[in-house]
Amino acid sequence: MNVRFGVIGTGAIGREHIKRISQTLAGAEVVAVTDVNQAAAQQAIENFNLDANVYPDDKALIAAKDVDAILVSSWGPAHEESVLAGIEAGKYIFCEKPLATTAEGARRIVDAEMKYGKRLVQVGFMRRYDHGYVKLKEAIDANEIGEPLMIRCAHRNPTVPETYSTDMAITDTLIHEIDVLHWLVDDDYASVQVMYPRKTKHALSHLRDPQIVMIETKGGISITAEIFVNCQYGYDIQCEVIGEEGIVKLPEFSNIVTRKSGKLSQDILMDWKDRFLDAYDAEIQDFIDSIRKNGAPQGPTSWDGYVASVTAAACVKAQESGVTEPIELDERPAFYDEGARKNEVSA
Ligand code: NAI
Ligand code: ISE
Repeated sequence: MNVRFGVIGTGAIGREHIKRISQTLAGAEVVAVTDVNQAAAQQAIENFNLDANVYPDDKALIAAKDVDAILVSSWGPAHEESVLAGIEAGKYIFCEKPLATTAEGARRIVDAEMKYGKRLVQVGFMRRYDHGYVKLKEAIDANEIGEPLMIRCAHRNPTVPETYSTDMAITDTLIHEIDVLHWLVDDDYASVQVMYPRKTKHALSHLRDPQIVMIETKGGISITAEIFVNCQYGYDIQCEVIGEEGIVKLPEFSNIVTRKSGKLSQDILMDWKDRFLDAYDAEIQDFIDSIRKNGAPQGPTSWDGYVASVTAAACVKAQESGVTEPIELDERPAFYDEGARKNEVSA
């Protein structure tokens, strides 16, 4: 039977996900939508020709009997309330990042899910499904470059809206690196320091841009991550892992190479929506398939969302203090062990 989705938040990524569930992916349909802007919810139904109902708010949508799974794509500060209500109702939940905007909020979700007694939540950390990152992980796990010593990465957006603030470089943007890097090297974060290079003239007065975030893992790996959200030239994601025996690096996003007028050139993407298209498809298809097969999602967990929120909070503290700040996590509950995840059975 199809997994029947209710979508909370029909903004930019909510519409992208509605489109992929209803037009591209297998085994699911969208039967319900809601948005604080009700006209936007209605518009989504019309644009994608959905046989779906519009609900006045998240609570009404979650209570709907024909909704098996909720997809939370509202603004970050609204996520925690919807996810907690979803868990209480025993619905499956795909939540866009961040799981919650505070470490305490993410921990409340972890505790609620454990109390419910079964995995329900998957967080939208789609990079774990990106072909390039998957290949990096396979190479590292196969010991092809020996022990990883350093990671260098960059997260560049061409521009950001006026509402984008200095802390959002961490909570909205770096959060993807925060998630994918500890997964890549299977290590925990220990401390973080943030530096501000010379500011670009393209950033508004309230925004520090670019920023350099330096994270140390418990195993001693040094991570240097550049965030530059007014880089002008394109959407550019770079990641290089330097090991004892060699180096692995993310491939350039595949695009045709043009030879013309004495130049060799290749287009660069301008929008995050295009860069991770396949990964967005894969993460939600995996959510659907694992629910249908095992009765529980198997992708990034609430615990991963908690790790990201704690780390982001330490990074923001380091932005403000200018000194090295510790990253202190609670001990991971056995509920979130790999083995426990794989042994989920149908409800
Ligand atoms: P957006 O502003 O385009 O859309 C958010 C929508 O949620 C709006 O239509 C708003 O009216 C609605 N909304 C806000 N609070 C609500 C509530 N309590 N109940 C129902 N609807 C509510 O924002 P965008 O870019 O779509 O981002 C949404 C979420 O997705 C954010 O958490 C963002 O961080 C995440 N995101 C993830 C990306 C990824 O690469 N995984 C990329 C872009 C966004
Ligand atoms: C946006 O919310 C995303 O999640 C994109 O992946 C990221 O590149 C961008 O910086 C964020 O604003």
